[in-house]
Amino acid sequence: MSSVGIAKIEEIQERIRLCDYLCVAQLFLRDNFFLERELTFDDIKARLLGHWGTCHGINVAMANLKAKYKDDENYSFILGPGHGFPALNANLWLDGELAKIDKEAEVSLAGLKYLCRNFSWPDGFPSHASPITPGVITEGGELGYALANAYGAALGHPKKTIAVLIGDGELETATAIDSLNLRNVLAGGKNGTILPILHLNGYKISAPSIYARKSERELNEMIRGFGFTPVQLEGDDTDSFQKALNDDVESPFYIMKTEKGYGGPNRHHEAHQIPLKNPKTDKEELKQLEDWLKSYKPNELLKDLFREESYD
Ligand SMILES: Cc1ncc(C[n+]2csc(CCOP(=O)(O)OP(=O)(O)O)c2C)c(N)n1
Repeated sequence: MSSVGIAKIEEIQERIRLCDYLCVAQLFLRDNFFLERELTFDDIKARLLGHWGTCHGINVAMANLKAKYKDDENYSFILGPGHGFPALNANLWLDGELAKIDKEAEVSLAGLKYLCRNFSWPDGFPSHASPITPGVITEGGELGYALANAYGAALGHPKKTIAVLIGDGELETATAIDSLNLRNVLAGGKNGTILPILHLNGYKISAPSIYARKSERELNEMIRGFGFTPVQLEGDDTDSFQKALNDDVESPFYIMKTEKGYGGPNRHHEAHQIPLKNPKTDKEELKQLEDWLKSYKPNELLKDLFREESYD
């Protein structure tokens, strides 16, 4: 029996599936967003620009955390690898945050088309988190600051809980690894609670990350050395993910394992950016893309979400 109830587990998994679908649609599609007809070369964007590999893990983390903290106004989430922007954009759209800055990005079928068509598009949404993204205060493309920013945001706010997703490549930066020492200076008392989550998808761009090369024991010992309690999260086991989030652990440091590119046609080192290079000209790749999109059963998800609307 699940600790949070089967209905809630299903809700979390549906949200992940929908956000994964929205990531692929944003990256590839300029039309036919609901797959009402066979995909054609014309439906594919002329220039494919963005990152897929990390998106599933971001969606997993955001959906699980949202389920636990949705009623907590003192909860915030910080995303380290901002190149996983299709996932951030999908979540912001679904929560109605994008509509607050751009009415056309409303939570409706029309808004969904707008989201996907305008991702990584001239005068549309960017391909990476940028200052027009709600909640983003700076732009740089430089990995490493997420954990330090989380401690900064919690400074002097004891009620705050700040979850921060750190890429395993990101944790190789001097800034990120040294930010673990902030626990000694800023934990407890007058400051908020930090929930660091290492996104162990195994790869930094296309080579295995240093942390993926360590054994579980070696990684746990490193984390313990910084004063945290390591907690393993299997990204695709929602039930145990929720249980782990609900366990009372002193100074947790979550290690979330996912497979880079999970759900797509290529995994691991081939999945970091665009996993299908030529779906606009290659029939086989177009078919692979169509199968990939259909694997999320978008019509089922969208019918649940927008019962009264028609696809026209
Ligand atoms: C300081 C810095 N060094 C290098 C890069 C180039 N870079 C962009 S993405 C990336 C890999 C990031 O790996 P990870 O944090 O594990 O992200 P994910 O695998 O989840 O995409 C690198 C090295 C950068 N953006 N910033």
